[in-house]
Amino acid sequence: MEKIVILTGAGISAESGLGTFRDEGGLWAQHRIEDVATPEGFVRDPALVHRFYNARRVQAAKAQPNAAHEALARLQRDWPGEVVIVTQNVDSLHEAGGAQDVIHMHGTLAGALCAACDHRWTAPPEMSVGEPCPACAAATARPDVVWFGEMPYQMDAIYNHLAGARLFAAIGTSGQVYPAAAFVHEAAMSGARTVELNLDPSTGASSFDDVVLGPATETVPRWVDQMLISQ
Ligand code: BJW
Repeated sequence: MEKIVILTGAGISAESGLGTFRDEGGLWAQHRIEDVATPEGFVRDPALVHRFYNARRVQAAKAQPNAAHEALARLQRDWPGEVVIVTQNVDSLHEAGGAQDVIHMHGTLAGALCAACDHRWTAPPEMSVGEPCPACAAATARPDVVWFGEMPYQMDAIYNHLAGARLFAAIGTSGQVYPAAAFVHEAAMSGARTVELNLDPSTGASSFDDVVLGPATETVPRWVDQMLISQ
């Protein structure tokens, strides 16, 4: 049966109370990307970076999945073929909404990573500078998230899924960050139909076959209903 690949971004979690990056008043209006989302920024001022991610970890832990997360989990459950969810989000709201095997291409707030030996473990609610790695004892613990200039996770698996997709949907992402912004082209080259669901048209909206505008909690459940009726 037909495989669906879904890419999600910060917009799907906006109505759960988590800020997006590039919308008015978003995270990048309050923090410099170079300071909090690059490996160089972490080397310069690890305390600042830990404060940024500690605050977001606390906020994400309080957030609840919304109707859009739950609808995608329903699609995964009821669609007769495979539904692969690839998220750029570092929150766990897809899983909390019932989704399975979510690919977190930009990592997760729940994880800690040793910058020296790449060992991974569960992050404490508050990470601090100098925290030793449980494997090599280096004082280089960092959040397990993907910053600019770093390779996103599970890229081979994602490209394999895109090559086999019959439908690709991008939900709540501005299409400004690569490689995720190019997934629509990868999927289209493999013959997939493509659809964007977003509040406003993204940078790459003209690359999609269909564009559905509106808040994710309204558009996504409606789109899932239509998909399940039309199967
Ligand atoms: C709603 C809504 C509602 C609001 N309902 N919708 C060309 C090719 C390849 C790479 C590059 C390139 N040019 C430059 C690069 C490098 C760079 C890059 O992309 N730079 C750009 C700025 C140009 N990329 C990288 O460095 C990446 N690594 C890399 O490329 O490695 C080499 C490589 C090459 C080729 C193949 C493979 C690899 C790494 C990028 C890492 C990004 N990291 C961040 C931080 C993660 C940790 C954290 O969370 O803090 O990831 S940055 C930030 O942006 C975060 C997000 O995941 C990411 C995307 O943001 P997103 O989700 O789209 O959010 P917004 O805010 O931008 O948009 C929200 C959308 O929602 C809007 O459209 C709203 O309208 C909508 N919305 N409310 C529905 N209720």
